[in-house]
Amino acid sequence: MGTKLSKGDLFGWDLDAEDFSASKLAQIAKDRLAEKHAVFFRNFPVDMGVLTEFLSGLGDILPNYDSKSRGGGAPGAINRVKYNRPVDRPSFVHEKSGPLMLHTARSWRQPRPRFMSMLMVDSGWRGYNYGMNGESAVVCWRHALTRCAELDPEFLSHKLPLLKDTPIRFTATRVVEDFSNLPLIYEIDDPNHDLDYGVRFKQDIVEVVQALADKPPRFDEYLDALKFLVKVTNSPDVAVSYPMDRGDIVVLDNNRFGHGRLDFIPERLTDGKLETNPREIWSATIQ
Ligand SMILES: O=C(O)CCC(=O)C(=O)O
Ligand SMILES: [Fe+2]
Repeated sequence: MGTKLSKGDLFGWDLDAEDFSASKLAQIAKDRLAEKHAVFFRNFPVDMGVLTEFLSGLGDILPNYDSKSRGGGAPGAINRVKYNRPVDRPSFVHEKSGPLMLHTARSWRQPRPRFMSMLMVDSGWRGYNYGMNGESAVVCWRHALTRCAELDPEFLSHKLPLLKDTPIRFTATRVVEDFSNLPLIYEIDDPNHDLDYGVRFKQDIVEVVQALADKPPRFDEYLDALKFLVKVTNSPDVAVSYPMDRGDIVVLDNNRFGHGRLDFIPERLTDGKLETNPREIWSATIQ
């Protein structure tokens, strides 16, 4: 591939939500999604009602992670991702600090959700070294698979078939949903390229597969192939990262794109007082 990819390569030129009436936004997004399988707007209203209506125009919003637990959080189906200091219970993933490896929304679920969306509500603390400001990361799986094929002459003949032909089943503890038996790399309905596949990854997919009770056949080779794909996916060669400002929103084809984030500082002392990072994202998964 040669040159490093930028946000514009993935999303096209930036769209400004202020250029359109709220009722038009879903149609604009659908047009972009049909063309690019991803869409990015600046200046989207930070408002649960507007966001819910916009996302409902793209499909059904799946219930949020907290709906099956006592965790509290955002009302309705929108998931509130914000650092929460662990005090008397372990933190949920959406409350933790630290980077998130590139992953898929509801990676365990069948049927596969079509889209995932993230709206930056508060970009949190900035001005730290790159990679410490909670920058967002996105990968197009086709790019990752293409790069794997460039780096490893055995990828297409050996590693890809293993990942694409081995059914895998993993679960999630805080949801009641049907679990997928699809391979981690699977065929999609409307491929437009040799390597246009869907991928479903949890952010710790290697550990998830290692912990499976039913190990896939040829487990060592399988794990080797998986580790290679995870490494390439999270390398700056193919993962595109960028800071999001308040009001930036992305909608991704959840088969073709993975999402994650770089690290951020969760807490700091200012004049002897402990402050927590206000970084906050509203995210949702759409069927
Ligand atoms: O904190 C982030 O930027 C990513 C959050 C995320 O992965 C999600 O909401 O699904
Ligand atoms: Fe996520």
